[in-house]
Amino acid sequence: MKSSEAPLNDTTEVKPNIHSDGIIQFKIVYWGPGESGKTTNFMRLKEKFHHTKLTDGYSIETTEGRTLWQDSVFLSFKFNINDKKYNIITQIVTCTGQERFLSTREYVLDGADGIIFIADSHKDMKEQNKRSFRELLNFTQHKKIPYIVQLNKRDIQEAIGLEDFKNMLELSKDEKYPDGTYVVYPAIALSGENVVECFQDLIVQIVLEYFNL
Ligand SMILES: Nc1nc2c(ncn2[C@@H]2O[C@H](COP(=O)(O)OP(=O)(O)OP(=O)(O)O)[C@@H](O)[C@H]2O)c(=O)[nH]1
Ligand SMILES: [Mg+2]
Repeated sequence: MKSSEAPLNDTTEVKPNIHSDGIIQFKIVYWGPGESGKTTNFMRLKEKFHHTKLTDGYSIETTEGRTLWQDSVFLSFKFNINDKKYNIITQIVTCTGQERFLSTREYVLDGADGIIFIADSHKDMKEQNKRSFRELLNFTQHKKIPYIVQLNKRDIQEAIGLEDFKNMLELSKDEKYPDGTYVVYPAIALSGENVVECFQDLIVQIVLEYFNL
């Protein structure tokens, strides 16, 4: 996980809602270029956390299966921190990756507490990966929002090498950040590989940030 380096101030800080009864609300956004696998991550998560779903969720897509507006679902998790019980309600949304819908992406990102960037391993997706990552950094540069980078579609032939990918996005050459999270999470969303790990590591980062732990 790495978050924007910009200092916090009153106008830009994004904090999840906490109610007096220990309910905290988070919003997690899946971001990335068109057809990189955001909706596929979303579907795998919905399957995995079927028992914690608060809503059935919805997907608004074109007839070709491209996300037109967003996918959205609410999940609920219970956890203890400092001997106090909390109930985390997490809204998971995916942005559309289609270039022409930039303004809707900005809207979907609004109020995000954490972001998972889904990059595409196809070598011919280099420019799209770069552009989408730059867009994400632009939107988040004045906010301290944790994010995780997932390199999806590791099953395809001729996939970009991990080192090349890190260089391309100017990410750390290390395997992990000092906090133990991976600089890049290789994944195969189609089979669910590393989908839940990305999600859980981001939740932990959001909680640590929120409680200043
Ligand atoms: N080979 C392979 N294909 C994948 C993987 N993940 C997703 N796909 C395929 O990539 C295509 C696009 O996946 P989506 O999940 O719809 O992508 P998206 O990022 O939501 O796309 P938009 O909403 O249009 O931006 C589909 O055909 C998926 O089956 C993967 O891990 N490996
Ligand atoms: Mg989609």
